[in-house]
Amino acid sequence: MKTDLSDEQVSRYREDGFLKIETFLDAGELNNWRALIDNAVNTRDERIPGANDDGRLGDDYYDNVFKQRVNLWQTSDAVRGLVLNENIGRMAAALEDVPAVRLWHDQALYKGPWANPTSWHIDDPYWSFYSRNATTIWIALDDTTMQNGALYFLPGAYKQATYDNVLIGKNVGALFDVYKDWTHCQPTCVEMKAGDASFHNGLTPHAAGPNMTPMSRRAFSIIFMPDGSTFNGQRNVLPEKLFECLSIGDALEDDELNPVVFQAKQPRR
Ligand SMILES: O=C(O)CCC(=O)C(=O)O
Ligand SMILES: [Fe+2]
Repeated sequence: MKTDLSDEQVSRYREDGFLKIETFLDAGELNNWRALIDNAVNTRDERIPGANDDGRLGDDYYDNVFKQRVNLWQTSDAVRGLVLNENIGRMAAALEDVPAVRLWHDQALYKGPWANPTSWHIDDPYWSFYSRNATTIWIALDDTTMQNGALYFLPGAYKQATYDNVLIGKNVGALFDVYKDWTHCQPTCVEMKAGDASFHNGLTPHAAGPNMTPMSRRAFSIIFMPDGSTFNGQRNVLPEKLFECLSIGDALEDDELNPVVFQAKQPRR
């Protein structure tokens, strides 16, 4: 696994709000990730464990944007071993310049044959905390191209993004009705080989094209939040029990649900 980051990669990420990492997984690792994640997806019916589904499962359109299975680490010990990887957490912390990161959630995003595009959106406004320093690693388990649903990003736009947003719905460009200043920005399409990955900041606007092929485009992502992030009142993927006892402003620091994945060593005194 290629988990070292050069200074140049860090500065590019901070400028653009996203970064591609070629051959993040080598061929053997890729085979292993594919097998373990496929197995976890195939044995999971619920979209999110604990069933705060917002009616998304069973929605004809959204079901055909991708097959989304959230928090596979909670239902598969094998996936848990992939997700709770300190070296990936260290990358997230370095890119975002934070001392420690917790897992927000993981998810498989499998765009099946002839899948709908993923409309332009921003991630962090959906989540249960607001932070300008959350980040997602998105790992391509298949080659991703303009034909089968590669990701698109708006370079630099995360710096202007607020928490205004749209749902991932049928209108691919609805986000641009909210952020009129971005209407003329040129997006970057990031095609990948299987095993490549990208990081994107939680406020980076992004999208993916439709899958115009008869094969699946499989991807797996892991979302990291800075340690110390606080509850903003939104349920998102929180289990009902925890949601009901949280107050706005409480730290999201349940080690069972949002474990620390990386923590920088404290400087010696
Ligand atoms: O895989 C996709 O189509 C979209 C990915 C995405 O929105 C994300 O990882 O935040
Ligand atoms: Fe997203």
